[in-house]
Parts: sequence; structure tokens; C-alpha cells
Amino acid sequence: MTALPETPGAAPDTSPAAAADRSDSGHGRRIFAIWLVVAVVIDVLFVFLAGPHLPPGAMTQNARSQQIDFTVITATALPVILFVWVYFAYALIVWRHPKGEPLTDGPPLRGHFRIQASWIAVTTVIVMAMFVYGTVELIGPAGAGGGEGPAPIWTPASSNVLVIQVIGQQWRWTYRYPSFGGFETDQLVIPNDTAIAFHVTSLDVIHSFWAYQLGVKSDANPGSDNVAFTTTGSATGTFIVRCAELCGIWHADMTTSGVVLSKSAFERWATLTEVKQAAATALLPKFAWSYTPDANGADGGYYPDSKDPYSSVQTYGS
Ligand SMILES: [Cu+2]
Repeated sequence: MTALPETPGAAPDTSPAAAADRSDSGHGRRIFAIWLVVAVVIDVLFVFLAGPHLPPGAMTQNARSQQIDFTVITATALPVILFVWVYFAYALIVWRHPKGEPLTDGPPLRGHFRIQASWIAVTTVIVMAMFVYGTVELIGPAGAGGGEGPAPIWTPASSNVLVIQVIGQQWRWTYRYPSFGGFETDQLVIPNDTAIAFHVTSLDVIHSFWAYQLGVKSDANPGSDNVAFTTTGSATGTFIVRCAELCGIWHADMTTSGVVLSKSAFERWATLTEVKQAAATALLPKFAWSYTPDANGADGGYYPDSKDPYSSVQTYGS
């Protein structure tokens, strides 16, 4: 039996029912306990079952580094969304209106400063931590980023770096191998267990060289030499190459594949191609870090006048 408040409406309702409505701590503790179990189980399953299969795979050092970063960031974010889902599920089950009972208004909604402040503080700390972690990983040596840029922020530790030039043009990729006479081919072949420096440029508009499984993505801009490093692992196999910058009507068709071979198979392929391509290489301009595109047969063009080694389909502006 509770006494009536002296001034109705001003004093708080101290009835046992109202007190039970207000004491959320039992629910809070239960929700927290359920969430903790669900979050730990799902996080562990995610890291060990899904982690090794996350894109872009582990074909190169920086692809593997990106895979680890995706795993860490997702494992950090998962408990947050799981908390929201657990809360919704708990509310739907526990606070469901019992069937058959007359509809009554629930207790009034109240703010809770500590819960609101903790939610904002905790999620802010998590987001900022992911931001710092992601940035450090992106710019760190041999990290998720390839040190990309005309002036790379880091260079591979290996003193033996294979240079491959990537040339984008509407709408295909070609590659030049300066350490093998500078031949040009539309096949991207690279050796395993090797540090590689992709020097990416363009002959016309802006493209973006995206070798998916290598974890390499680098802008291909005319007149610019953009460098991206990667170090292949022991695995051999194919990878996808796409253009990741809208570069005209056949942009979507600028897709091809490359292959990682064993070092000896690569050496055989490169030396053989150097010989086979010798006649075509003689027609090419000297190897350079970027080229002046030949739009109208002007001097200094990528191909000498009337000596385009490709079909007329790929000649433009003439
Ligand atoms: Cu393109």
C-alpha cells in the first residue's frame, strides 16, 4: 500500500508497478549477457571461417594485408551491429504485447544520459580507431596500400624489383617489360615470389589499373608515371585486370586477366616473347616512363606515322 502523493502530477509515481517499469537494469544485464555470447561466437566464426576467404585474397603481400585489414575492421564493427540486432530481437520477444490482453499504453519513454553518452563515446572511439588503423595500414611499408604515386611513400625492401610498365588506352591494357628489351604485349605475366614495381601510365584519357587479386589499384593518367609495388607470394594462377575509371564508351570492356607463373616459367616466357616481338618492338618508341599520344600523326607520337602495329580499330583521331 502506497500513500498518494501530496501534489498529484508533480511527485514521481512510487507504486511497485511503476518501479518495475523503471528498473531496466535486469533487462539491460540480460541483453548485455546475450550480446556478449553472440558477439564472441560470431566474431570468432567470422575471423576463422570467413577471414581467409575475404577479398582480394592472398596472392600478394599487399592483397594479404588488405585481407587482414578487412577482417580486423569487420570483426571490430560486427559487435556493434550485433548489439542492435540482439536488442531488437529481445524487445520483440520480451516486450511483445500479450495476445488477448487489452491494448494499453506502455510506460512513457525516458532519456538515459549514461546510456546515450556511452553509446556515442564507444562508437566514436571504434570509428576513430578503425580510421587510424586503416590509414596506418594503407601508408605503411608493405601494407595494404602499394605505396602508390608518382613519388611512392615507400619502396620494397628487396633490391631485386621487376619493373613492368602498364599502359592504358581506350580501351585496352598493354604492358612493357624494360628489363627484356622493352617489348610490349597485351598479356600481363608476372613471376611468383618477386617484388614488382608497376609503372602505370596512359596514352589518352584517365584510366585506373586494377589487378584485383594482386590488391593493386593505381590511376593511369596521361603524361604521368604512377608507381605501385606488390610482392607476389608462392602461389601461381590467374588474376583479373579491370579498368576502374570511367574512360569512355567501352570502359566496361577494358577487362582482361593476368597470370602469375613460377620464376623459371616467367623467365622462359619473357625471353621468348622478347625474341618473338623483336620486329614489333623496333617500331615502338624507346621505352620511357610516359608517352606523348599520337593523335594525328604528329611527331613524338607513341607509334611512328603509318606504322601502327595494331589494327585500324585501335587507331583514333586520324
Ligand atoms: Cu579505362
